[in-house]
Amino acid sequence: MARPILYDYFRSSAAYRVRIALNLKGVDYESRQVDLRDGEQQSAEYRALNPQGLVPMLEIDGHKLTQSLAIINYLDLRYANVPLLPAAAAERAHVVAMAMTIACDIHPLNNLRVLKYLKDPLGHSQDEIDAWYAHWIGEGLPALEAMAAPTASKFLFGNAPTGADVCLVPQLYNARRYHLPLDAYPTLLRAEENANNLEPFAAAHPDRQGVPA
Ligand SMILES: N[C@@H](CCC(=O)N[C@@H](CS)C(=O)NCC(=O)O)C(=O)O
Repeated sequence: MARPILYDYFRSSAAYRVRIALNLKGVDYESRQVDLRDGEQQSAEYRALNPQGLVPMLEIDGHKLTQSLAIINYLDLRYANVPLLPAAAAERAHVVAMAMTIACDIHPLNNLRVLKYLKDPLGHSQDEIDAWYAHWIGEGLPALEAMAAPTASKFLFGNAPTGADVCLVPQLYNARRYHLPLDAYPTLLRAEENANNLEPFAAAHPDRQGVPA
């Protein structure tokens, strides 16, 4: 079977999620950087692979998979060795809801193409764009803290990492890049610290992708 190829970008939080999931599953893969700074994601060549012009995209088992949560779900079904979702229906719904709070309700509002659109053509200043960025994180993280706190332990749910932690760690990485205060989220910080102490998370960190910042 051919080695999976991840169309990746070291600072993309959606790609970072997939790197973590691949590492947790122990899947050896090749990372190909799509340089978002240079707009390589918009090229005809890349859009032929992913019509949305977004990373990540994973070539695996003869498939071209897009959307990080769909890719992670594929990996979870394909490699059952380290489950990323609880088996019980209500617990599973809870973990998926935490992952979606990040992946559907925080991250899309702060995506590169959204920030660029605010600047041009809408004409917002960098201060206004930074305020936008902080606003949506400030809306989402308190809700996530409240959702997680009752059932969290070492991780957002229980004592093993789940898909919720896979989404959390890249989102907090983004928040830190914007120097946003995180002290009000002790449950999230505990899960992040425990996750980053695991090699599959640590190896997926943007600084370890061999790309100059
Ligand atoms: N919902 C998508 C989001 C993918 C996405 O937004 N990727 C960003 C990087 S984190 C991207 O490629 N942005 C390029 C752009 O905005 O032009 C997923 O989860 O895969």
